[in-house]
Amino acid sequence: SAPSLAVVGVTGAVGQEFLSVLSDRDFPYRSIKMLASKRSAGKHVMFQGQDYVVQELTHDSFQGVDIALFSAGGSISKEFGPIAVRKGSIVVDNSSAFRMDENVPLVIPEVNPEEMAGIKVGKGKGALIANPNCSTIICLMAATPLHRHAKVVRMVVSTYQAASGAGAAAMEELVLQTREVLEGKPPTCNIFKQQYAFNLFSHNAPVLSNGYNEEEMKLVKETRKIWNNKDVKVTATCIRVPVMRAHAESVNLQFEEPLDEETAREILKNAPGVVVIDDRAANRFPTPLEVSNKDDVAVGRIRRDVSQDGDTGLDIFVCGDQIRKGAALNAVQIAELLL
Ligand code: 11C
Repeated sequence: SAPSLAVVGVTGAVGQEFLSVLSDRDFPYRSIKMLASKRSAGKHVMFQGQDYVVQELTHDSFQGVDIALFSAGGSISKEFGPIAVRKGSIVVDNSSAFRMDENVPLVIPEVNPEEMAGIKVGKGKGALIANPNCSTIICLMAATPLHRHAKVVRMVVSTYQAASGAGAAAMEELVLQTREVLEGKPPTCNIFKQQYAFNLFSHNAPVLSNGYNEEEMKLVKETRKIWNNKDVKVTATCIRVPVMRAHAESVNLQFEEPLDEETAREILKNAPGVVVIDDRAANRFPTPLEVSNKDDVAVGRIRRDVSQDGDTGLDIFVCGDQIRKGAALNAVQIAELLL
């Protein structure tokens, strides 16, 4: 029979997107529990034309739940993820809490579905599966098909990240600040502590002792884990830009084997979940706006890196919806593999 579901963090931006993606993909279910913190308990959410009351997340929430989709922050996942697993639920966790745990598969369904082989609903066994960080998912959706062909030895990523990565409150603050600045008022800076509208700044994640911020090191470490290759060299610079919900990334790739531009374009055109927008004559390339609310990641600016010998280097520009493929869609695709 169809699985019983729970959505943890259902009132958040990703939680709400879980519901739209489940609905869009006609995900089978026999029941669904809407869970959130005490603060949000009692609120109402709509799902497939039905009204649900949000329940407070407690240690008893997971009785009889087959699949639990979590997006309520790392500390909630750390506390409640293992409880759900003990109750027999398979947890798909969108937080960073378990991503680097060697016993937890870190999965992009188009890239490494084999990592979760054997984890299935109906076996009576709980498990944890981690959803990678949004910037990693969007980058690897484009880089992996090329990597499979010519093996990436080094990758340099520069991101242009949307407000949605910092949650619904950051999206609201961007709108508010834009209005305030246009009206000549001082911008309200609650989320980022600096002006965001008409500006950009280094990603707000904490800066580590090596000078990289946590967001950048996620790209480094998660790529190595997902590609199961601890030798791949990755470096990143992550920037927050005043865009609502889709990330853009400039990705420079260095390959072991030659890969010419035309072959790369063909590979990307045939890659699942990827569309190519690469019209040089019209200067038309991917934008965050046109991938917003879309499932596919868009790739363009596909060109030989003139700083590298022969055909061993490529530059590409990638855009993907942060809330959808960067979070909710990827998690629901993982859940589909569990059935
Ligand atoms: C951002 N990637 O765009 C972040 C948000 O590890 O899941 C999500 C952080 C994470 O700001």
